[in-house]
Amino acid sequence: MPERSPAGTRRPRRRVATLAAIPLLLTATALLTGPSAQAAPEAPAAPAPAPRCSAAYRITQTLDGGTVWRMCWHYEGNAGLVLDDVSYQPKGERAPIKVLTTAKLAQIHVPYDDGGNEYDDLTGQGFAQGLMKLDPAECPGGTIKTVRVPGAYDPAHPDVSGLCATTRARGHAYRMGPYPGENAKTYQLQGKDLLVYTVNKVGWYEYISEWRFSGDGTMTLQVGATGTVSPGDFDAGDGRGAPLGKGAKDYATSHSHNVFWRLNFGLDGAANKVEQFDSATTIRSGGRTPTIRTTRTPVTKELAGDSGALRWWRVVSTTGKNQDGHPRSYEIVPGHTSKYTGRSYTRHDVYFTEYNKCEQFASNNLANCGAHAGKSVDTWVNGQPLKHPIAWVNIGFHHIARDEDQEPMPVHWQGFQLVPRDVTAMNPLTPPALSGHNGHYG
Ligand SMILES: [Cu+2]
Repeated sequence: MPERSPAGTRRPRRRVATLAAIPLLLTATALLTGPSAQAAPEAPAAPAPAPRCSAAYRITQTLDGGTVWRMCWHYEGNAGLVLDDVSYQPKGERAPIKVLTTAKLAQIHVPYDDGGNEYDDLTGQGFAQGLMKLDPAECPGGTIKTVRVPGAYDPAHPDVSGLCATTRARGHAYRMGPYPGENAKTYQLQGKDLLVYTVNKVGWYEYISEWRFSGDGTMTLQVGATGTVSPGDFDAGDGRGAPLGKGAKDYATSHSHNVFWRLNFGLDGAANKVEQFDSATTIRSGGRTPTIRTTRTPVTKELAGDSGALRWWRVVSTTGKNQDGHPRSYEIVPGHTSKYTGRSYTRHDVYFTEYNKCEQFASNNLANCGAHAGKSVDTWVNGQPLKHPIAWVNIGFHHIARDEDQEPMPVHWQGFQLVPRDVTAMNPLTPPALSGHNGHYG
């Protein structure tokens, strides 16, 4: 077995016994150590309203076409990084458009295929305490912020230079050009994104939690897993692993990483509603092209939703409209997911629950929500009307290890996007020459 001793410079791979108790104490105090408890906000730069955090907890970035993203951050003892008051202000908008009140990871659930180990990395395995110090080279062109880690492993050194805010090339934001021989201009833009991330070590894994913000209002939320496959989870005996190393002797046990995000939308700073879209295909006789009809269904009560090839959801502002008179919304666009059906809370792709302060983690929720309340998101879907919807997004990755996972393991990503839908009347990056191309202009 290639197992290395977890002693010495490496932390023991799991510290269940010691850590399980610590975060319980932190759920309440984490809020108190957040930015609201810090120094008074600085004078804001017009026209943005005063942020509810001091400069050290503020991230502001101007991107392509003059788009500005603004947010506050704080760090909690279980969730790790939390982004607050996330707003988007494309050129031409007089004020920032608030998008998210709070956004954070809500669990990384890791069950092994052999039915042995099963971890809740956020609320059971010290994800937040595993915040890694970043080398400046890991945050090129950016700023590494100092994070005070509640319940730090080393109480004498709770401050970790572990939050990177930088920009990264996006590639084409758009392209539009003529056919060969036509005399017309080619419009193209190489975009860049605001990238905010932390690296959190849990056992043998390191999770890179990325939050990308693009000039056109798109957000990309993803978690990348790297580090190394757990040397303690090699099992040659039961056929539930993949052979690593020479021949067929050492089998790394297959397992899942089920990542949940919790999104407290605050589009336009007011109550939001949820809509589901389904498209149905009709096959027609005679080889004619099939037709598709799309229906929109208001989601008025709590929902455990299953994605489909032609199903999606959006969160809609009840007050704000763009300059075309269309209500502003953000669409949830899941990336690839390997849905883990083994637990009730991983059985659905998206959950919408009515806001309840004690409901913070998709599984192994630590707060006491009452005597008969469940500990996972599925149990909170019980028919309440949605007045203040919280969106929970579940993206799974079934990890069947491969030889290339040694070593270090290449980063494997899972995540989703939040895509603006009618937030602005046109592409906010439209070049001036095309500004009249709104609707049927030809
Ligand atoms: Cu894995």
